[in-house]
Amino acid sequence: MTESPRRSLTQGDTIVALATPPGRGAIAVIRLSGQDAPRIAARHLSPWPIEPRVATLCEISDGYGGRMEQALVTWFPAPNSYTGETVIEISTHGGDLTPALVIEQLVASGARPAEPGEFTRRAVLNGKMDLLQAEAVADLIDAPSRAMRDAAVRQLDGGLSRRVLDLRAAMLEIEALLAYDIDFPEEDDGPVPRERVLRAIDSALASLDQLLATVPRGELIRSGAVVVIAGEPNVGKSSLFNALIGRSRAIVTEIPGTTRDAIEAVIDGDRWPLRLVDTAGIRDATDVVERLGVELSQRHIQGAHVVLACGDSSESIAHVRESVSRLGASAAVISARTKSDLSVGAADAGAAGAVLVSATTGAGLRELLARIDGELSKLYGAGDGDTPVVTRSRHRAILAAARAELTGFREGWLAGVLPATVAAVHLRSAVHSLEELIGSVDVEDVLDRVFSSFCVGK
Ligand SMILES: Nc1nc2c(ncn2[C@@H]2O[C@H](COP(=O)(O)OP(=O)(O)OP(=O)(O)O)[C@@H](O)[C@H]2O)c(=O)[nH]1
Ligand SMILES: [Mg+2]
Repeated sequence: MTESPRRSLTQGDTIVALATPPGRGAIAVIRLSGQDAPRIAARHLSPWPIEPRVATLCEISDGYGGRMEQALVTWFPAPNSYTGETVIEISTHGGDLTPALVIEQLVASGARPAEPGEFTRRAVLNGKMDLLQAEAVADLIDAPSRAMRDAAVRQLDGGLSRRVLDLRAAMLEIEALLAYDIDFPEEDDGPVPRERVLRAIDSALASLDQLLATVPRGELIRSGAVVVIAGEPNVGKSSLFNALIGRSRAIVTEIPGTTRDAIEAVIDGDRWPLRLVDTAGIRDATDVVERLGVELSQRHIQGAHVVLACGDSSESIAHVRESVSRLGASAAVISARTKSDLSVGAADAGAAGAVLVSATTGAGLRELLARIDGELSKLYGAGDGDTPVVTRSRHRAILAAARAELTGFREGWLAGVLPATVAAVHLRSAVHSLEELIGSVDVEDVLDRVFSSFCVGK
């Protein structure tokens, strides 16, 4: 792997924050980081110093001999800590009061309450992790699904960073070739075969394209695939919705036209988060509220990734499929033959490859989820486990900018119209973009934006 450009280690003022969620709990972890941490610890902890990186039971005092609490304390001397600074982690009893009182004492002795994401920000500034990994920390904490968590873990592990660093290294090599060309302009063909530069550019473009190709998948992993349950009234859409999410969320009655509004719930599919939407049954409604509901269903169908065309007979499935195709929806359509626990006629059983499902018995639900997964994988790729997935719009925008610069360079180079010096400007911009992506340049600005959404204590 190519080495990330490291910064020299700095120790900032000393910050403190609760690293665990506030409120009722067995323990609360307080984090202290910065150059003054040992001095503050010496004032409040006994014994102190303790053995580095070994959890040690300490008394915490108010600094005047008043005993406050017993806590398990771990000392990470710089630079071997999360932030790269001296870090002290104090595990107190949980609850609202105890950790707050301890933090109050540490602040009285000179620590400052940390800003959101400030610990991770320091980790980036000290070269403990790059910006892509820091974003992965936030994504990991916020991950609403296994798919998002897996992508974040891979990114935290440096998967995306390695790709970006390799790309940057490849571009630096092309730059070096160009520099050679610039230094010997009088040579007819130049000492560097143009073919060689072209090959190098094409290979860099191919790597960029491979990453950019994961953008639709990444978006789906982050936002979830919209799966709309559609069908005629009373075919069992809301019952299927409830069965899939595992609780009674949507109202079910035997009266056709029960569901009026669209109801959404997210479930963790095998490979994707699924945003299931239960909709009003499609028919020519006379009732004004129902008609609005039907229009809403139609809009949802048009925006869906997958439509479950539900029906309790092959005719009703055919009807809904027809309505979906009339709406010009681009979604994958899966037929679901509902109420399979009631008698299914021989003709119905095979209804255009429909999945037989019963909300009452739960039969066919797993198969239906597998079909949804299959359709999405067909459209968005199943992921090879090797190529990291681009899940953030910041990454997409920067990779696209780098690609545009490389393409500009390639065209000029191919036409032979660009002097090598001008071509080199495109290349420099592309390199700069990648450095911005990983956080080795323009870092303060980007950090402000990235860490504004972090939680305090991370
Ligand atoms: N036996 C059986 N009955 C079902 C099943 N699913 C739904 N039903 C019944 O069918 C009726 C309609 O169910 P809903 O889930 O409300 O149907 P819907 O498609 O949402 O209806 P609308 O919201 O009116 O469009 C209810 O009486 C349910 O109990 C099933 O799998 N088996
Ligand atoms: Mg309903």
